[in-house]
Amino acid sequence: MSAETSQHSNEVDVTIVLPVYNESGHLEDEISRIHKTMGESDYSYEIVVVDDGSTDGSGQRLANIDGIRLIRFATNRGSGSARKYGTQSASGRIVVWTDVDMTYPNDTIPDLLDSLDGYDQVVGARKTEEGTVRLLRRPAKWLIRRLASYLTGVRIPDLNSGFRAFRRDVADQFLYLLPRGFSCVTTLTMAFLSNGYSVRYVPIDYAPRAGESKFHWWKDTRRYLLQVLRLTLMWEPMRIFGPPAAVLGIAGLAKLVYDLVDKDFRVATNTLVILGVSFALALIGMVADMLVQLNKRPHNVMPATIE
Ligand SMILES: Nc1nc2c(ncn2[C@@H]2O[C@H](COP(=O)(O)OP(=O)(O)O)[C@@H](O)[C@H]2O)c(=O)[nH]1
Ligand SMILES: [Mg+2]
Repeated sequence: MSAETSQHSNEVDVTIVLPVYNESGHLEDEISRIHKTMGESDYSYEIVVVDDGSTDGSGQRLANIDGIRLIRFATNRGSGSARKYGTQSASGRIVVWTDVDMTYPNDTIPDLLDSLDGYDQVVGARKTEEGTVRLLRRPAKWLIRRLASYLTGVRIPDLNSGFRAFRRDVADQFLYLLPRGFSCVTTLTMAFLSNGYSVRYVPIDYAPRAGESKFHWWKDTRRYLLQVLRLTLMWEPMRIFGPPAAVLGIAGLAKLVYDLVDKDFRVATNTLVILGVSFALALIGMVADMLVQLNKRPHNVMPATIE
């Protein structure tokens, strides 16, 4: 038999990627409940845990846990980076992302996997908003979610859920896009949707967190918004430049007609400014669109089919 050197040899059905940063209080509980539910299911699986520089002893504790594959980095980069490298090293045909903080219903991963059938990705949409600074988080998240829905043209009930399963071969095409921080989950959803892959949402419960959240409401929300805008610029720039160009164009033309009819052909400076800005925005949008077309990467993996 020839030596199989690919990192994807010995495929299992599912790789569960667990990013860990200072979760020592409940690590064992979370991992054992995943082993229990997966062991009782028909899926073959592996658990990949990625710890980058935990300072609370999580790394040492992980080293003593059997039945996981552990990847440890000496320095901290973020949960996105951890998920990316975990996924890159996965041997499963399907990859599951979840948190290690007792919030997501990890005992229902087999159900999540069942509902992936016929789709490229399935995301657990939380029915309630938990977490810190809820009053501020809620409107901010709503706004960003609406923006992302508009930009991808698909209704997105939960844009930053950390509980999801997806096809590894599809995701492999987009791993290079994943940012280091929290917005990696948003990025994966938008990458699938913007490139013609299907994402299904199933409602899930969300429990109170064990230990402390690493999400910084201001710093991470800002990055999150920026990432949604960035991805749109990368794939659908006209959705950003088009509407203001159209609105200003219509307003400028109306004003021009008014000037011509009512002001004896004396066209006001502001009319010209409005029309000029509209024209410039349209041009920038078109150039951006051309750059997108010229730089298209091949996405050859066929979307999921119904069996
Ligand atoms: N490896 C690694 N994991 C992280 C890092 N930051 C967060 N995580 C893990 O990513 C998951 C999600 O983080 P969490 O604090 O729960 O964010 P929240 O769900 O948005 O409140 C948890 O399992 C964390 O332990 C990090 O910098 N490195
Ligand atoms: Mg969490």
